[in-house]
This record gives sequence, C-alpha cells and structure tokens, in this order.
Amino acid sequence: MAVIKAQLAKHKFFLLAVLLLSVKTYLVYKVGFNISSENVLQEFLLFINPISSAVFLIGLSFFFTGLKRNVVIVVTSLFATLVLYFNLLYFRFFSDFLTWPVLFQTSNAKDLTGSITELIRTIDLLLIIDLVILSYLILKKIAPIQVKAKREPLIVLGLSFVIFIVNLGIAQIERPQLLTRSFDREMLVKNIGLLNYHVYDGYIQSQSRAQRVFADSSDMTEILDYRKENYKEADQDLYAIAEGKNVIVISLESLQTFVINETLDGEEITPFLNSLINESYYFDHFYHQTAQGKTSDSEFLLATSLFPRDSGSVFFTHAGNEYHSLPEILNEAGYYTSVLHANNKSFWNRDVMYDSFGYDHFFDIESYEVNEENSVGWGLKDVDFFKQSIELLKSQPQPFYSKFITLTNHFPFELGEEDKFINEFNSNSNTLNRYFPTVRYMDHALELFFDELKENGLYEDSIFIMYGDHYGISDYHNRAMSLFLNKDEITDFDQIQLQRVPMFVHIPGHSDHELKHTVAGQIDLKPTIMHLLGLETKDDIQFGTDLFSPERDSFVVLRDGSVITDEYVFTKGSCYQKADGAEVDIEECESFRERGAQDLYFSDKVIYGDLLRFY
Ligand code: GP9
Ligand code: MN
Repeated sequence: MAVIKAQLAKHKFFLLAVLLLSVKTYLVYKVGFNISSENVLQEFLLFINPISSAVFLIGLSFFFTGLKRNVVIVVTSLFATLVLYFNLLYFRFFSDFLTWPVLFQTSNAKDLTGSITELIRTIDLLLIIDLVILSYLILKKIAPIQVKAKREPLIVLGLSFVIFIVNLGIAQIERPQLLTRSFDREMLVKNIGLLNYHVYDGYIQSQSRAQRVFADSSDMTEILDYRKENYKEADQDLYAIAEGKNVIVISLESLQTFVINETLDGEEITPFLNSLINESYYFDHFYHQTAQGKTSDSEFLLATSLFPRDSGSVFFTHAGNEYHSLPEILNEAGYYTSVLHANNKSFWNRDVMYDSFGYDHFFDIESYEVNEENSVGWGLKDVDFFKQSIELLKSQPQPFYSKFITLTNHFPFELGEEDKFINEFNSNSNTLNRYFPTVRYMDHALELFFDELKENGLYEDSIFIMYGDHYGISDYHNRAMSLFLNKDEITDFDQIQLQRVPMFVHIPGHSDHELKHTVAGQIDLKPTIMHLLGLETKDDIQFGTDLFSPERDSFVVLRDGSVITDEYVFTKGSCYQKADGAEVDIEECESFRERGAQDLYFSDKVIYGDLLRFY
C-alpha cells in the first residue's frame, strides 16, 4: 500500500496529465460529439474509455528523464488534443469521426478547409486549459523532476494495456462482437475511445491495403474467363420487360422464409406478403448469403453481385474499392438512384460505401422526422418510415431506382402493444416469441406502403424487388425454433433451410405469375434486375445468374461455403439429400462444393486486390 502511495505521489504530474486529458475527452464526447448513453454502464464506459490511451500516450514520457519527461508529457497531451480537435472540426461538418482514408482523401479535406473558419469557435480555447496548467507547473518548477528508473516505461505501458483489456471486456458485455460485428464509428468511439478507435481503424485499413498492393491487371484474366464460362442468357420474354420503369427495392429486415404462409394461433403471420405471392414471381428457395456484415452484406451482394467478406464488414474494409455497382450502371442508364433508411448515415459506413457505389442520394435519419411517439427499438417505425418516404420518392426525378431498408423487425424485436396484431409465440426464447408480432407489423407497414404508392400514382410505373436481408433468429434459439416448426430438433440440414429468405419480383400489370423453386441467393439479384431493365450483363464481373434465365443452374453457395442445389445440401463437411435430409456420401456433393469454393475464391480475390480498378 505504502509503495503504491509513494509511486502515486512520485508520478503525480503524469497522473494529473492523464486525468486532465481523460476528463477533457469525456467532456468533448458529451458536448462536442453529443454522445448519449442508454444506461449507466454505457455512461461509465464513455467515462473510462479515454484512460487506456491516455496512459499509453502520455506514458511514452517514461522513456525520458528530467525536465525532458515533463515536456514530453505536455507534447503528448498536445498531440492527443489535436487529434480530438480535428475530429471535433470534422464532426461539426460531417457529424462523423475521421478515418484514415478520409485523412488521405484530398477532396474531402477541401470540403473541410473551405469552411474551416466557420467550424472554429471561441469556446474551443477551453481545450487547451490542461496544456496551460501543465506548462505553468513546469515553468514554475512545481512539476517534480524524475530520475531514470529501469522498468518504469514497460510497467506504465503494460498498465495501459491492462486498462484497455478491462475496458474492452466491459464493452463486450455492453455490445457483444463489438470489433467484428458493429462497425458504427460512433459505437466504437463510445466503447473503446477515440484514440483506440483510430488505431483500430488504421489496422483495418492497412490489412486490406497490403493485398491490394500486390495485385495487378493480369489477376483479372482468369476471373474473366471464369465469368464467361458461367454467363447465362436472359429469358427472352422477360428481358427488358421493365425498361424505363421505376425500381423500388425493399430490404426486409430479418425476414425469413419460415414465416411465409404460416400461422400462429390461427392467425396469418404475413397476410399481405402471402397475398402478394399470387401477384408476383415469388422465390421460395432463395437464400441470404450474408456474414458478419448483416444488412450491409446484403446491400453489397445486391449492388455488386460479389460476395461480402467472411469476417467483418466489406462496407468498412473495402469502401474505397472500385466497383461497377448496380446504382452506377443505372445512373449511366438514366436512372436517379437513392437509398432510404432512417438511421445514422455512418452506420455500417454507409455514407462512404454509398459514395463508392455512386448513389445519387442517401435519405438517412436527417431526412425523417423521428420522435419518441413514432419510434421503437432501433428507431423510426416502419409505418412512419414508409409514410414519410412518399414525399421523398415524389421529390425524385423518374425513372428512379430506390432502395428502402426497414428497421422495426430487428433484434430485439421490440414493439408497442398498439402495434401488436398477433400474439407472441410461447417458448423459452423471448427473442423468437417477440419475432412474430414484429414480422406481422412489418407486413402491415408494407401493405400501407403499397396503398400509398397507388394513391400517389407511383405504383403502376414501378417494379418491386423485395427480399429478406438475413436471418432474424440465430441457431442460439434452436430449441424454441424446433417447437415452432414441430420438429424434434434443428439439425445442420434444417439450419441451412432456415437461411432461406423471401424474395419477390412484383411487376404491376404483368399477369404471368409463378412460384419459383430455383435455388438462388442475393448474389443473383443484380443480373436479374439488370436483365428485367434491358441491360446486358455479359461484360460485367458478377458471380450470380439471372433468376429467370432458362439456362441457370439451381445452385447457391453461402458465405460459409455451404452449397445448396435441387438435390443436395453441403454444409459443415457433410453432404445431405435435399428431399429428406438424409446424409449421403460426401462424394455426391464434391463437384458443386468445389464450384462454390471457386466462386468465393475468385470473388474474394476481386475485392482484396481491388481488381475492378483494372477493368
Ligand atoms: C441498421 C440496420 C440494421 O441501419 O440496417 O442493421 P443490421 O444489424 O441488421 O445489420
Ligand atoms: Mn438487417
């Protein structure tokens, strides 16, 4: 105890600097970045997260002795303050945090420097108070002068590491899989602190850069050949059937196929969607191909017909790549392209990736009126979202390509009593129980949206592509799921069936409807849409095939390498017969397992090497 006390007294100048920097950072979080928290633990995290990096950075002073050490304490504090301040200026303009690529994006910097005088405020001077105090203490010789002590630098840096691990541990409790799953910058800053966030961001960026450096245009040749081999002609009756029409894409949050045409306590779960099946092409063997990037992965699949990453989010790691994306192609074809989604624009790094994709506009949360009454769970309720979107849609030039992303049917599936049109399920999983009313609510919101589009004359001239973005109920809830599905257990084979998401192609005025059983996935959306609009895909690098192509193979590979065809399912190293789920010799699956692996390999190569810049 006495030793610790003596150490604390000895290093009080260092400790003071750490304290001042941490408190200052916390205050900037609150006042400058307006970071709010939903509970005490979050607030606590916010308060302690600057400490580890402050100890580390200012702790570098321990490599020096005498007056030099105290000067380094001030210099490192100044450095941290500058990082804080540049972020603050950037935030005032973009309401977002700096990233490494942004720092090197000169065009972005220009945006900022042009208005820099407007961004600087007198109150900002408060940010140097601690530096003034520390300098004063040095000048007045009040700050104690330290002599060399052997292991001190390592002990201090070790201490910062321990503090960081504790911080990260608490953050993981508050937000599981923070570093792999949640790529919202605000979330990262909130949980691990601003400086640590920059280090993490640097790591992510450098990782993807290395592979890019070693790639060259010859890498493209074999991929082009592969693409040529797998190209499928469009269906001649449907090719260009929607030429010149508006395209309304709706990404249905967490919607899985197992609820379609199902009932709970005698009530239909998705009455509107069920009725729409009779007026649409509906695909009942359509799979999501997302991984940790969830919604953003599905957006990536749609826009590029490339596979997302097997870990992390490609929206975050490869937002600077060259893509030949669907929005860009449609822009060239005379379409106005947009996304409508009532969430922060930086969530999933959307603002940056959407720029890469070439969308004309992103109607984010700022475009919506969001208040306590019209919000639940993650934010604006779907009914209000669609209602408010009508005016935004009308404001666009036609033809437009607009993608809607719903939100209410998102884990943890919260819903007000007034919006619960069916009962909850009754099982040991509250998540699954709550899922049904929120699905039912989303279905209701879609019905109202269709009505409003009709009233506003937007329905007839549009085609609709609607699909579930990814699963809503993970295998963690298998016991409850087996209860709902009336099964003894959920096997690996069943688990694959549960990765099916509904997919609709609805063309008003078109009378040929059909229930389609072809095995397919989100990677097939881009070629399908392009062909419907009369756009050739022969020369586009894609890994999907038009869902309507008479030549197409009934085939899909999921991001984890599982493969499904009409006859077989390959997953987790085993091969099953599709018809009855019976396990068969692995040889039966071999050829298409290989094809799946090949697809993933080439697609990854395109992304990691940023190969489309050579094409
Ligand atoms: C957030 C919404 C949900 O904007 O898209 O994201 P998810 O957690 O489903 O990926
Ligand atoms: Mn989602």
